[in-house]
Amino acid sequence: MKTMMIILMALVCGGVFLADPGNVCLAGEKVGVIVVDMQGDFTQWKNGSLAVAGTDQAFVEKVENATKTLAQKGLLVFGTQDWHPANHVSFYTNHPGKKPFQAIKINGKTQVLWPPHCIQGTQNARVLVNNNLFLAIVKKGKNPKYDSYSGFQDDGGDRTEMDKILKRNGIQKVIVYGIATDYCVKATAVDAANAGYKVTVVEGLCKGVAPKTTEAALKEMKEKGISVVKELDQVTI
Ligand code: VGL
Ligand code: ZN
Repeated sequence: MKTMMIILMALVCGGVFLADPGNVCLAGEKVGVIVVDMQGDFTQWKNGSLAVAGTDQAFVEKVENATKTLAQKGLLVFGTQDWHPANHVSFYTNHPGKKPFQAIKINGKTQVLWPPHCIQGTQNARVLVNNNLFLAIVKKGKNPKYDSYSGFQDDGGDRTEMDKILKRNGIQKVIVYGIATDYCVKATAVDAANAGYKVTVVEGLCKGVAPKTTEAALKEMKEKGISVVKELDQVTI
């Protein structure tokens, strides 16, 4: 029976199921993982400047262990990394008289103003999950003029390498989790769905900036056809 299953998998996956550990493919789809913005500045563990509630060391370890498990199963793991210049438009300090977490309009678009965070090359811009687990970590938010919650593109419409890299690796379905549910996880998951990937978000491996926006984000993702599951063991790949 087991041999039969393996032969069947090999057939639906084009014969690569056993040969290449980078091709975990069930029901004919190749699955990748996108770990979003697991960086010091978003965590309480590292006293981050934009620390999200619930991001203690135990949470980061939970995310790291889940990522290790998925990598060991042969899934390809990708990451995103918020990577801002010091003069970034999203920092309240670059808008005299404005306060952190205040929303303003810039060119007709709502911009939430954040404490300076994830400044290129600073300690707390590091990705906390073991960097060796990633096939690639895509940096975003490098343009001082535009924010970039999504790992796929910034608010100015400039695309990152994410879609190209996923396509290069034949990925058709992605498992997405990280920080923050209501901003970068949501934007990355929605853009992945819009780009044609099947998307699963693991809620228990995410933390949100605020309860209201987090609930709204989970609802919006579900409405857009994204599968939201509580924990990794509920993911069917
Ligand atoms: C994020 C706010 C500002 C995030 C990034 O990773 O969700 N949030 N920059
Ligand atoms: Zn940012």
